[in-house]
Amino acid sequence: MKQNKFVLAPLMAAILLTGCKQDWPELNNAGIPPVIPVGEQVASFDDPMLTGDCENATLCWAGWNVIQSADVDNDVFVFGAGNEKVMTPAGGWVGAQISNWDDQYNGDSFIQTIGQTENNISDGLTGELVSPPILIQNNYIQLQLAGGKYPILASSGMTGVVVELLPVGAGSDYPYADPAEVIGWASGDESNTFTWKAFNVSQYNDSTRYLRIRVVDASTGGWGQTIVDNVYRSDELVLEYDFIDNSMIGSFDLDAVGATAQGWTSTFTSNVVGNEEGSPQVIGRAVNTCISGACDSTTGTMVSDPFEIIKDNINFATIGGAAGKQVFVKLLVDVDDSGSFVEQFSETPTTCGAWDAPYWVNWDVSALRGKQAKVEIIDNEVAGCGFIVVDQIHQSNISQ
Ligand SMILES: [Ca+2]
Ligand SMILES: [Ca+2]
Ligand SMILES: [Ca+2]
Repeated sequence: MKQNKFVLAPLMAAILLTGCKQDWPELNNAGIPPVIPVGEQVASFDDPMLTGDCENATLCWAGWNVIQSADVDNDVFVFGAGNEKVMTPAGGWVGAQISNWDDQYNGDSFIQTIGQTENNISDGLTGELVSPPILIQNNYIQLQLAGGKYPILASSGMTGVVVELLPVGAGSDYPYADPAEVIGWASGDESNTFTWKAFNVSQYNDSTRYLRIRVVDASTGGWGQTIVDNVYRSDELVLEYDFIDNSMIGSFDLDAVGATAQGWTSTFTSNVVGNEEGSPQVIGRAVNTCISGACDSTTGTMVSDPFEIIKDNINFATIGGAAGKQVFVKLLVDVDDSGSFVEQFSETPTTCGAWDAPYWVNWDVSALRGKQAKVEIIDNEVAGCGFIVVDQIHQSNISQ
């Protein structure tokens, strides 16, 4: 979803407050909203290989560490590549060649995951780069992103960026012990044009919580590449951006393995939260009623605390079940504000296989905005395919 925002008043106010010292490049026309965010640049990826808190990393940039890679020696994350195509020793030409590169904003470098070593010039490299903890003291995290279009949960492997909320009380030391809660994700659009991605973190903006950013390339196919520059935290949005605005109902990522989750009540007696039976490709921890030795016979219900519907969609990932099986995810809504919650949506997954990739379900709840609601996860099935996996239940103005 493209959105435009014109921010003349804050722009002028900022100019008045800061005199000649502006937080963004000088514009030819002061009436034009900024093309980079007003705020603090968290990462430029310029001046490659800066020293920082780079622990146990062959490659890092000021504390951004390659923490997982098939082969770090292959320079999965290329720092300091500028915007030039680079001739490799093998004779090929590789490089991102961003179409809307601007030296004024992008400096001399960015990061990319396009193969650029002697014997490996391809999208085949995979890896993951994680930022140091970033204190949330603004409403938005904004960054420039290009590359492959692979949504999170893609069975072929994701490329893109994931924003994770660290547990309450987590300080600024690196590394953090997992888990963290995935609260936002974005990918490119099979394009070498940078797009601004704006992650709304305002609901966590109390200057005590931290987040981290993962730059992920888990795809070896065409457009299996991620390209990132200019990470900002700010309170003003850029001129044009994609808005990632998730309000989590149940990620289960920060919950201990057990029968229930924080903010939910449960009648399950088995450890359905964080149960990894079948290793479904969920995000962090999930609800999974396929208990080892009792994959179908486990039954129970989990109900979320009431929440207000504040966005147009409720999305979640699920697998399990089969047609006619008594496993459900339901949305119950207090439609007439009477305190009585009535079913509005119900989904029974039909994949059965516990090893399948989850798929996204989208409920359009725009007509129910402002109402109180609960999500219910039900397993009343003891016969074959009688289990359900549910994850990343969230409100968003974007359908998955
Ligand atoms: Ca840069
Ligand atoms: Ca999860
Ligand atoms: Ca069951």
